[in-house]
Amino acid sequence: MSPTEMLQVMDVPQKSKGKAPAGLKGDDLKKMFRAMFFTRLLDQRGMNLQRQGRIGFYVPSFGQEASQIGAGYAMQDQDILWPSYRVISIALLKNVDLKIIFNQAWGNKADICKGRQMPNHYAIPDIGWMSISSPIGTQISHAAGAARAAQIRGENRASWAWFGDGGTSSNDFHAGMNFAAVWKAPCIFMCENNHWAISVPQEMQSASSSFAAKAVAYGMPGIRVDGNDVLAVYEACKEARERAEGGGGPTLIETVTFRMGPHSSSDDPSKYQAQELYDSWQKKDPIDRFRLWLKGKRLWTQKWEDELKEELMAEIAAAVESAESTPMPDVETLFDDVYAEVPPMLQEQREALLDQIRRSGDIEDTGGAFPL
Ligand SMILES: Cc1ncc(C[n+]2csc(CCOP(=O)(O)OP(=O)(O)O)c2C)c(N)n1
Repeated sequence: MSPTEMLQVMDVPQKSKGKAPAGLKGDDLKKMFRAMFFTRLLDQRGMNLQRQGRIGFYVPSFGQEASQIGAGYAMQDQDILWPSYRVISIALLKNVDLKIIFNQAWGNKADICKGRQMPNHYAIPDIGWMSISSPIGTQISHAAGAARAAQIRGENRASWAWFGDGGTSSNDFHAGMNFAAVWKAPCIFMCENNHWAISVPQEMQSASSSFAAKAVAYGMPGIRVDGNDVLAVYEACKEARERAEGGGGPTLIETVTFRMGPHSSSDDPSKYQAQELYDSWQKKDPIDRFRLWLKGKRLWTQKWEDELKEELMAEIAAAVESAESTPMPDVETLFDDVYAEVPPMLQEQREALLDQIRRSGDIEDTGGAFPL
């Protein structure tokens, strides 16, 4: 296939034809649906929490669930993830404890990042998920380097980098793609083309015939896939994973999808996006499409989805409650982790700060958090 054609498995839209890729059983397909559905519920709750003023910021991935879960299902446990801020779905697929996610959103005492990261910039070491960096594209060159390191060590580990259409305009896209291709490093570059980089439309981002076409110049395969077709994404990613393992080097995969919501809780797409465009993509909602496909294969019933919803909502509610009731980090931890031993100058500042808080009497009220 040329990198301007588009790979599809499910018929578009709203039909239940098409065969599941080899190796996927009924249980696998249901697990994929579960993770996509879970992501949608989590995103709705995350946005509501932000609107209620309970968390400061949230990044949803409405409409991109298939593009992410298709890839997640092709990953192996030992692989290394270099996510963007928009792929929490993969953590859900990998059964990550939701408390990790919400502790980070609140930046509380139990947060792995000790409340120092921007919300939605998770680190999940248990599943090889590297801390998300905000500058667009930096994870692309990190992924290429980690892939090369795994190759030198002779490990069967692939590196997966996630970024958007806008990310292809970053310096790191060039550096990472070029480096990985020269070394034939086991790296999979996932470009989620959701058509927008905040308010910048895809056509203002690149004059290429497709984003996958950019792979040709670097000397690696470029695959363009229907990003709202979870089975097609899985098929493309499985092939790329096999290529990485077999020494065939990196692959660039462009998933053609649409951001069916704001860039983040700070964005209002109605300021720059036509309603008709949104409406046209809503007809291709990846969850609706997959639900219909599963129904056609007798793998989905309304009862199953209702029960699933109840179970997942309860899980979300419990994690929210736990994170919200966990105290903020102790203020003195602010001085930790930069130096192996806190230098005298910082020790002095720490003492001065604690002294001031003690004198203001607020330290008891805030559970140790700095009174804002
Ligand atoms: C180097 C850099 N420039 C600008 C920004 C501000 N910024 C944050 S997200 C974003 C858009 C990214 O779009 P894209 O890569 O398409 O990913 P998407 O958000 O659509 O998933 C921009 C410009 C940034 N974080 N880093």
